[in-house]
Amino acid sequence: MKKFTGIALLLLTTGLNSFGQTAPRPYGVLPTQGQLNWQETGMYCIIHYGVDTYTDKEWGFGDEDPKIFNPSQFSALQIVAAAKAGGFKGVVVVAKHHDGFCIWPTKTTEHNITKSPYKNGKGDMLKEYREACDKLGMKLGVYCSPWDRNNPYYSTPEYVKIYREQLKELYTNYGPLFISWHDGANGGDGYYGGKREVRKIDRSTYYGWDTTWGITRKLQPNAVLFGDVGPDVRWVGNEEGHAGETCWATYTPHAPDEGKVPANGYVKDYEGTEGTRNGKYWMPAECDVSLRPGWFYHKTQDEGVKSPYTLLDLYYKSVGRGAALDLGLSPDPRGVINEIDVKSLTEFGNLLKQTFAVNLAKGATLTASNVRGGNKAKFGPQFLLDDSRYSYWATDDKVTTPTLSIDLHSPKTFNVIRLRENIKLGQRIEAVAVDAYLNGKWEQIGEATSIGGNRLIRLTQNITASKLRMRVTASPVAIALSDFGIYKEPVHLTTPKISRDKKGEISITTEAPVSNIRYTLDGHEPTSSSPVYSKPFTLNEGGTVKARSFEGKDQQSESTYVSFGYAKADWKVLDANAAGDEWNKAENAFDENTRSLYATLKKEDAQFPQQISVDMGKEQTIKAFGYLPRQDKQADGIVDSYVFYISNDGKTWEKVASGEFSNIKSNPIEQPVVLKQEVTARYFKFEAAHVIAGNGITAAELSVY
Ligand code: FUL
Repeated sequence: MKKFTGIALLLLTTGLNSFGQTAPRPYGVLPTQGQLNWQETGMYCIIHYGVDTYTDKEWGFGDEDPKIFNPSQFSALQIVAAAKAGGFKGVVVVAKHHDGFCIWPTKTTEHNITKSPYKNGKGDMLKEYREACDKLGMKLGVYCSPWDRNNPYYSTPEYVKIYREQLKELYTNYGPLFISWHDGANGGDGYYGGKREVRKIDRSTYYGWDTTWGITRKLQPNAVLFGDVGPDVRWVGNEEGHAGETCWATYTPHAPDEGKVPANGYVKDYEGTEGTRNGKYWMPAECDVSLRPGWFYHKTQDEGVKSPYTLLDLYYKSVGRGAALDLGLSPDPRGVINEIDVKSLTEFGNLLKQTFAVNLAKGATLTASNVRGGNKAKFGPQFLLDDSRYSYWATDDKVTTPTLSIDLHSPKTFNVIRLRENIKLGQRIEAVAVDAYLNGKWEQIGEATSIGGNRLIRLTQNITASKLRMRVTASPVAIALSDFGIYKEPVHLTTPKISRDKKGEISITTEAPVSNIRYTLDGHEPTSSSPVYSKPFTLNEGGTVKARSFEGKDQQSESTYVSFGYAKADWKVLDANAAGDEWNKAENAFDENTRSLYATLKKEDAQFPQQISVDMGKEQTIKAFGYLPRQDKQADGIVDSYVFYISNDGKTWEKVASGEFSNIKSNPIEQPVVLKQEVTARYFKFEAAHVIAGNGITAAELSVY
């Protein structure tokens, strides 16, 4: 009998396998239903609006008078609609920020909206957001800051009870919620009911996160929990909006101190950027970044609103790497999203729509090098082109690096490739490469690692081809790929940007891919017959680079140019007035980065002149020099009166120019100074005799021509 069962089982399993009936075994840890929903949501906005909007702060101290909270035209509908116009699927409302002011009528503290003039103390913004989301078909989530700088009980067990009560109110009255967002900023000074002191907590244990999360599970079972340590969605480790180039959905968080339990605000957060291959938990990343420089609205940052193409770039670096994009929106003091922000969001939304409207691979003939059990009906590559994230092409267990051939039947132009795995079976594929058949041969056009739920490869140039090939180059197990797509961003002919890096390499880039960029080095305007830019190049002796982007035969952008002095890769500081700190070191004056600053100590009794002298490494002919003042719109340390010296031994100096930079305050561009006559020298010294404000000098870049 025993023997019989064994044989029957053997027959059964081999039979099933040979007919290709069995799905591949799941690999590693797997997502929950809530995490699958979150993955499909992909992008949402986080709304910071509270007392800080009226005090112009990023972190309120906790002593703000609720009377200042008095919007003239608050509209949750306008705010949620702005997010929707950007293509976002939901909003996370900051119900309470670190200042402790609650924008719903909570029973847990007096420091709330009922004490404000808004709707004569009868307002409830969470309710308004709920209604707006329902009306517009958007999801709602909440952020209730664990740190509370107003609450007198903060740092005692009593406060943790209050915090949990606040969550309960939010979960009970405003659901269904798709996310509960828990931030990691914690502890420190605050108002704390008038004590105005520093309060310390043990970040590892104080909040008792396990218990708190239990409340979410019970009252909002479909919501995911976000935090530095998830447990459902992890922080990516930066507030710049990008995940790692390789980004795993699995993660094992570590505490900064060996042997301790990690918690929100107490984790090696930089590890969140890439996650952990074969990590302990399914805990994909969320990339939070604000549309403006700050999370709250500040009038002075109106010019800093990210452009639609910057947002698109962040989309590729977050959503395109399997993470989510959580974009910060900051209603202005009126209580609405500012027109400038709405414009950018709407244009970004349109860009996304236009790009992903059509999968240009639809209708292609797909041929797979292997199909699981030969069962095409069940595991064939045709599933790559349907709209399901979970129907999939699978291979036999022993086939881990298959190839897919894609015959598009006619030439298609595209610049984005999309791949998705059926993550219900785990994150399996480690690396792929994509080739195009160009000019009679296969050429690799793109590659990617850690495929997962969504992987976008954005090519730097448009590709036109009718045959493609996708090769899985690394996977520990059989693959289960659900999607293959190619897309084309709308034509966006912007003027190229020309820059030189620290090593002296010149790059020419555009915000969006174009057919080609052409350039000249002889001062002539680039035309359709000028050389095509293909990779960074060096220009040791300096010169003028002019460039223009081209699309097809007739479309071309404006041209642009940059004049470079001698390459600075070998330059060294000989002597300089001391920099204020390590961020402002003298080397920043020639690192080819216009945003880094050399700045001297801001001593009250600072004396002028102040100087920086540089060893260029070898003798150079000098016709001119240039001083680029700081580019961050600040005035401190901008030099308006200078002396320029040269030397051949670094000891004896000859003054070869002096004067003033007349209009530097209103127009802080590079100030070129042509010497009366050409000189030869290895060393130069730039001396500031006077600055327009402050006590030290600042310089973004110094150049020699
Ligand atoms: C951070 C907070 O400290 C910021 O103020 C902001 O709320 C951001 C989204 O999270 O941790």
